[in-house]
Amino acid sequence: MKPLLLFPIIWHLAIAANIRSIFLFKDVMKSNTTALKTSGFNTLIMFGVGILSNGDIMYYSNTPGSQDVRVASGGAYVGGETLAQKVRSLKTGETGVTRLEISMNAQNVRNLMATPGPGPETPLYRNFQALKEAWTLDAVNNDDESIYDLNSSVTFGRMLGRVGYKYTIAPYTNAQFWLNMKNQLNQGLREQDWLLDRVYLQCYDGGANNNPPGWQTFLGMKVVPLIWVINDSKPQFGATAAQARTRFAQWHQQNALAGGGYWNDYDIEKMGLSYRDYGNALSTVFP
Ligand SMILES: *[C@@H]1O[C@H](CO)[C@@H](O)[C@H](O)[C@H]1NC(C)=O
Ligand SMILES: *[C@@H]1O[C@H](CO)[C@@H](O)[C@H](O)[C@H]1NC(C)=O
Ligand SMILES: CC(=O)N[C@H]1CO[C@H](CO)[C@@H](O)[C@@H]1O
Repeated sequence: MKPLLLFPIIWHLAIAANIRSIFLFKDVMKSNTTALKTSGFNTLIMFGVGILSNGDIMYYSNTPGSQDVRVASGGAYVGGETLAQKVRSLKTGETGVTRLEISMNAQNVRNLMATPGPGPETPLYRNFQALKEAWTLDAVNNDDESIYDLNSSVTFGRMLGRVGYKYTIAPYTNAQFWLNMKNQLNQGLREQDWLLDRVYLQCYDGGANNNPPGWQTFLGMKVVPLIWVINDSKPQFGATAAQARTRFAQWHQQNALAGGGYWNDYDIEKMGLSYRDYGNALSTVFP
């Protein structure tokens, strides 16, 4: 009988793997993707995706000299093969990355969920389907910091689930909203099947006072605290790799976390910091 038990145990360990993440603020065509793939991160979250009122999907540039790119329209991927190859390369070849997400705000979600709705024939549904395939995406991250419309967010999350995405959130405040969302999206699902399966908690800037163990208790699920790397925009929220490691370790000791992560790669490169050092801080605390 014993061998029969092995499979569920291994599987449980696999789903419980520690998360070592970083948000990609810099245009992936310009960032050092080799370093991003080989510094210990297993999750990359591409920042700056949004949807237009007609359901088209944009990849917004946050990098000097780069332009916004329309990546899906009319149910097709239209972002160009060079970009698609670059994004796909994040999970192929020599890489530690096993999960790729896109991060977006909630602009136009409410209107599009009302009309034409979340059906599989809608432009928005088909655009997300096309983008998922072109970029080999695993999840969509909701970084809503202003709209907080529960009903349309849940409808949208379920739509993405039917496309085949997992859904994640990146709160800095409004914990009750996110709890409601988690409860609705995961209702009736076993933990290993949760649709809303990750919480990246901002612990800098507006979220500087967030306590990850407290959020875990409140939400009833593990979280991944995010720390901002050294930055010349708001230096008071910047942390060296050593400082980040200390903070991750302290929280983790209070109440075991799902992992850790950083905001963001652009600043690592701009400030001449070391991907390796920040990656090692995560690998040490979350092996
Ligand atoms: C990118 O990162 C790799 C690995 O860390 C490094 O060897 C290389 O010099 C970097 N490239 C640039 C252009 O900085
Ligand atoms: C919730 O959203 C769905 C889809 O957009 C809509 O049909 C329904 O009327 C909404 N319910 C409320 C209470 O707003
Ligand atoms: C992610 C982010 O906001 N980075 C900022 C860090 O500081 C520089 C300089 O002020 C800005 O250009 C970046 O946008």
